[in-house]
Amino acid sequence: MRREYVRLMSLFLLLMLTQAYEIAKQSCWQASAQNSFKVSGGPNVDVFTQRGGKGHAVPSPAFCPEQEIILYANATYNKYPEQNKYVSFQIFYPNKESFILPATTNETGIAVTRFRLPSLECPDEILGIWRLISTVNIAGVAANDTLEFQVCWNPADIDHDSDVDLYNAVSLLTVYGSELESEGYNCCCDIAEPYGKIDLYDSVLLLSSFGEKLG
Ligand SMILES: [Ca+2]
Ligand SMILES: [Ca+2]
Repeated sequence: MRREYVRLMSLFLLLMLTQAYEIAKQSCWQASAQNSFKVSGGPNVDVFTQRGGKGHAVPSPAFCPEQEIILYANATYNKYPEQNKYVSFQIFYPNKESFILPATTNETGIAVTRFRLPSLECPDEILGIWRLISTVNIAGVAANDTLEFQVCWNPADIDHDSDVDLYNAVSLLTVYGSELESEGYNCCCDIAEPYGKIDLYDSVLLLSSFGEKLG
């Protein structure tokens, strides 16, 4: 009886150790994957908003008319922050017209600027995909990063067909539980705080707008 107990305990411990090893291996892999982005050498800039978009050409979750957008550009050279660098944020409306916002990097290499989206008076001008290119000259080289974000009348209208219906609910449910950098994460479904994960708050926001239509 005692021998059986010891055998069971040994098996249990072995399973625990195997699992711990797998978790540690996974964390190391994730850390090295994250670092592989951070350690890219030479001149580098990453533009993102207060809602997301970290990484090169990574989109940000959507915004609505009249909301304020805070733009960040992280400028580095061989991983080290580039201070006092002029950064240009060129922002393109869905109709391709553009304007430029300038900013300068601080001691941590980050430049910040902000602007407020117009109201919904002219929907054709502001609803759709906005694009942005951030450029900074580091060591004589123009480094840049791009970012896209949707401007929607209602963030729950995930497919942008002017109503919040079952298709939007299904889209959200298929990626429910996903997080930034995990497989299946879709920033268009990340419609509520906390941004970077698709959870109950996103579902509640969608359900609270269910059935609404534009106009
Ligand atoms: Ca980015
Ligand atoms: Ca969210």
